[in-house]
Amino acid sequence: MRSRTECQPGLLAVNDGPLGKVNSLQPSRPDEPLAQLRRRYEEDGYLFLKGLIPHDDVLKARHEYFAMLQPTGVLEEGTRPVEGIFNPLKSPEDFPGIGAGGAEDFCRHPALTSFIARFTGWDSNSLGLRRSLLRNNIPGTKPIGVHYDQIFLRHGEPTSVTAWVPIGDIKLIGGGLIYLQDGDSLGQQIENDFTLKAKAAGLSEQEAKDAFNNNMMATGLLSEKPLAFSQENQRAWLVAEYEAGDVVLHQPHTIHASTINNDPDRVIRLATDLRFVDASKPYDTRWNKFYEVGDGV
Ligand SMILES: O=C(O)CCC(=O)C(=O)O
Ligand SMILES: [Fe+2]
Repeated sequence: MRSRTECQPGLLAVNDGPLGKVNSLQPSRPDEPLAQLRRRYEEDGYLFLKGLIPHDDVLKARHEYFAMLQPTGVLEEGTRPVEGIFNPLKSPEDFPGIGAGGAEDFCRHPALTSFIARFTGWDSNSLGLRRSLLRNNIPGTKPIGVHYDQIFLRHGEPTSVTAWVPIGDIKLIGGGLIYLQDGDSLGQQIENDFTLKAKAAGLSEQEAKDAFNNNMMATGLLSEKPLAFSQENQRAWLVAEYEAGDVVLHQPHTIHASTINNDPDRVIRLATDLRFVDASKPYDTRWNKFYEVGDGV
């Protein structure tokens, strides 16, 4: 079902090894002036909002998800579903890493949707796309590699906002998302360089877009090796410990990846990533369907 990686409990690591020098993701408070928050989002490519969603509502969603999965035996005997402790007697390969549904109400939580509507200024045109994924990263499974989201939302303008929502606390070594320092400008540069080259080779705008996809790794990733990628580009990864209720917003070209879940308590990392668009403008409508396995998007 999914590939395994080396699990080294206690270590902050990515697919190609332990992370050396890292910097911290800078937190913001949702009640800071909007102009300030917007400036930060523009400059940094991300906005790390502490405590945007009420803690208890997040834990309720976590409980419901794991209570639903409990009959599969994924949870350690005698632990509570909300804890999400992986059963040491099971093999991670036996469980799919992503799933859809089960948390639809949670994904439309008014604390999140109303903040996005105000933050973007899209107000009633702010639309949360239906395609949402729940990603449960069992300790020692392979996390997603280096990418930016516009690669997957290519049929629309690069104006969407991604909200990455941890569903539960995630320790620093527990498999959270990491962001490349100044990764938004690098992502734009990678995209522009490629488009220029494609046009110079005589491709139309549309052909250039398609060629870009073909040129990516088959997975749509920039790299499977976050450590090597940061060294090559001389930019540090920004890391954080996440608490239930935190949300990170990021730009379409912001470069990010996930770390290996090395939680020594075998806590399963659960998170969802949601996309918001201005429905009054063209957007990638493929994403407004509910996710189906193998739907090709
Ligand atoms: O949750 C993950 O591991 C990946 C999330 C992601 O890539 C995103 O939110 O855009
Ligand atoms: Fe992403």
